Amino acid sequence: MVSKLEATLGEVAFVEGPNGLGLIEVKNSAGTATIALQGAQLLSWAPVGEKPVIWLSGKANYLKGKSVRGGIPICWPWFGPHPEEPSHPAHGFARNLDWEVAGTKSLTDATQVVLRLIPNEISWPYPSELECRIKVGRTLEMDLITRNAGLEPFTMGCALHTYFEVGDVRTVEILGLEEAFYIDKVNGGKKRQSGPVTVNSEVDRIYLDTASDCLIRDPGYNRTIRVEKEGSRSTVVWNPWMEKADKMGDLGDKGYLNMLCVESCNAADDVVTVPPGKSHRLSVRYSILA
Ligand code: TA6
Repeated sequence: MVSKLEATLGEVAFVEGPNGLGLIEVKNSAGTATIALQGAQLLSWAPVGEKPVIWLSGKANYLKGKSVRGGIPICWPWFGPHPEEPSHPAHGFARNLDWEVAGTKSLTDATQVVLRLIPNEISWPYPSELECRIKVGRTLEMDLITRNAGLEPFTMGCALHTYFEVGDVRTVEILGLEEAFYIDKVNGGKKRQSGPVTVNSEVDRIYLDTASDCLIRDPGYNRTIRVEKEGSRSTVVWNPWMEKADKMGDLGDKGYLNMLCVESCNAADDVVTVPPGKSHRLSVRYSILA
């Protein structure tokens, strides 16, 4: 009888990645994943027998203090540029810091990895505790739990900035955001979505006040990815398209055709106020529809 620890150890390996980045390799009978200690950033996930569901750039830089292009960067405690201080890192600092592994656990049909961060940044004067729970199996589940450990309320933005791998983004449809209002960061203004979201140029939209699940219909890979979310009132859809991708330099040639960000967030008008001593949980579950 394999002990729980051995079972977990059999499923979890701690390895050194490029430039000495600490990585957690997860492998079980249902799927595989790689998680970077830096930013608690999931870099890859593939259910057994499936193409990768999470996209990771082949030209990614693995640099200390900077999130890797692709995977699921955690944006916290703000989304996008800092509201007042442009010198603060975009999408907050949580994705740039090393998290600690709080534990790993072998579950019936998955492996759970829990990481924690107690931030101590001058840009965020609020005592907080962050926990990220990741369950790797035939589905991928992530919980981002923010606890207000201080004596006053704080207001935060957060996101699981998920890069999905698709066969050809030009043929993909995103269902679930029909009729939602969105901030159009490419063309400006606030608009209302009509029909499925499609991508044939740069798209950078914050869909507001939507708790809807989304379906990413990908004829290129002949599959549909389901995105279920809780504790999130915004969904961001982003593809940099050709010119911006070239300028970014870490998406690879034509990488933009095989990636699409559908991000479960609380951003813009949907930021969240956490009272002292209370917690907020942002949860997502990714699955491939049969
Ligand atoms: O979520 C979309 C977005 O806010 C885009 O505007 C773009 O900046 C993207 O995030 C990537 O940001 P990053 O800082 O990871 O390069």
